[in-house]
Amino acid sequence: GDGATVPALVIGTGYGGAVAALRLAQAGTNVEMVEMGMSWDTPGSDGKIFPKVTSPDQRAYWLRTKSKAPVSNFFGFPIDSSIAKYTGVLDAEEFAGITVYQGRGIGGGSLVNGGMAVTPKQSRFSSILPSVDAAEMYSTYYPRANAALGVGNIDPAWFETASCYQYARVGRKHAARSGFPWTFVPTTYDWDYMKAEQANTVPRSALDAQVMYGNDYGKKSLVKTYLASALATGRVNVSPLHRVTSVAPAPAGGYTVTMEQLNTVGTVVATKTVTAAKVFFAAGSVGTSKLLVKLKSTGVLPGLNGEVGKGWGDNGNVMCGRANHMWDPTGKLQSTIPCSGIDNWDAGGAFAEVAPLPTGIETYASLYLSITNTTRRAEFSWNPATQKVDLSWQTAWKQDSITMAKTIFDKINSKEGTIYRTDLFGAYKVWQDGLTYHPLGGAVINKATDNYGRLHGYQGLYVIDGSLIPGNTTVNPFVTITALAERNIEKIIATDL
Ligand code: FAE
Repeated sequence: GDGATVPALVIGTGYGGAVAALRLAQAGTNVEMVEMGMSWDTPGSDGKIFPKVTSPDQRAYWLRTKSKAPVSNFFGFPIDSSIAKYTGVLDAEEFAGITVYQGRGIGGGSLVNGGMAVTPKQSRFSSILPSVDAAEMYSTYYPRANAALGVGNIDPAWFETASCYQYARVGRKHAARSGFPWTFVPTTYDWDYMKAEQANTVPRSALDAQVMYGNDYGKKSLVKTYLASALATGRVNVSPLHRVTSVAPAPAGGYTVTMEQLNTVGTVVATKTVTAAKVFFAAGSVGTSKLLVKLKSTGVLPGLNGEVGKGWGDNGNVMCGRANHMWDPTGKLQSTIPCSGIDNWDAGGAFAEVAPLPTGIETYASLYLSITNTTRRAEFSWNPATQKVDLSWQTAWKQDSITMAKTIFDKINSKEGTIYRTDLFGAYKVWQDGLTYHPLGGAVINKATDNYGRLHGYQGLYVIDGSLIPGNTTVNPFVTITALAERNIEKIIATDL
């Protein structure tokens, strides 16, 4: 509560925050977690906690009055609709050159993500985190993270028969005919539940168009894994609808953390302070970077070094759709959880997930989210005129990613005699080049922090989320964020407590 003193405070309840809270609590430390979003535990009048991607309502978006869907158009027509302003689960945060999608609520990105739980190839790890011992990551911390996240593989025999993965089988066929390596990817979805959804013996979630505005049943979000274990220790308290605005050195040692309590339309209803001996920044790449850049630039934490705010990347995200022939339907029932990808990283710099388009009707479309090896990096900076943090990303930089994604899809189109869809992201627009789901960097490890996430300049301040990773993970990022957090918190507990 207001005015309290706590040994450890964690800002944010996504992957990094959940790992920190669990491991600190297991080591005997009481942990206060502060989360700006809601606790998603109560069904609405429709009996569901979350809306479908096909019918967003107020629960879908963080404080917007109109939806902002990544697939914004259908047959060229805009599909976004008016919604009531509410502290919804998905934030489409707009910077000058890019919209950054992020989860809001207890569980962070695990509430809204596609559950693709991919460990990068070890041969590529040194390009991701050059200062981190790869052997240790692959022998200890990736396995630890995968086990605690409940990562599992699809039953390959069932995959061949399930109508909800026809789109993925079409994706595999096209990849194979063009000579590209195709691979299953593990996920955090409960695969037995998925089978039961297909058999229609349980309430559907992945098979009922639930994903980026939340999933009611089968996905093992952090609420069911790390956060459940953390709460079970009895040493962790979580405060939802509290947004941290400042972390300042306290006169008697430790840090004064200031937070605003919000109501569900985003109005500040109270301001509180807590004193914490140790503060863990786990507000996500954007949230942590914005806080640190503001605190450094406004003289609250002037001793942070010049690396703060730098090294930000979009994981090379770019989306496209292909129009299949009428004899190649992708299916009207599509699981929202992708289970496969096309790996052309070494040859062309792109790893493409075969994504669903869960409209409920046959679209003859194949949708792909590519992760690409772009070297573009942006910087966060404080804007005194607007009193906000800007990001220097430019939309034109996505051309590098498009070029890499085209190494896959130009070839498939020419082999199949097909074309790109031009109606999904605006009229006559082939590429969705205006967004990322995978913000990374802004407080890069071994630069803004030491090699374990301790912020330079201030003892007791740590970064433990995606902002440590310099812009790219070669695959979907949350397993790497989790594994790095496991590595760093183990060291911090052993040496700093
Ligand atoms: P994150 O999970 O974003 O948690 C940060 C938390 O801090 C959030 O709950 C915020 O609300 C909270 N917060 C922020 N600022 C404040 C503040 N000032 N005060 C209090 N709380 C604050 O961070 N990744 C994959 O690996 N596989 C996928 O299939 C996948 N699909 C995705 C689909 C979508 C639609 C989206 C948006 C993301 C997807 N991701 C996926 C990305 C993944 O969810 C993301 O990398 C991680 O969630 C980032 O983890 P962090 O711990 O860095």
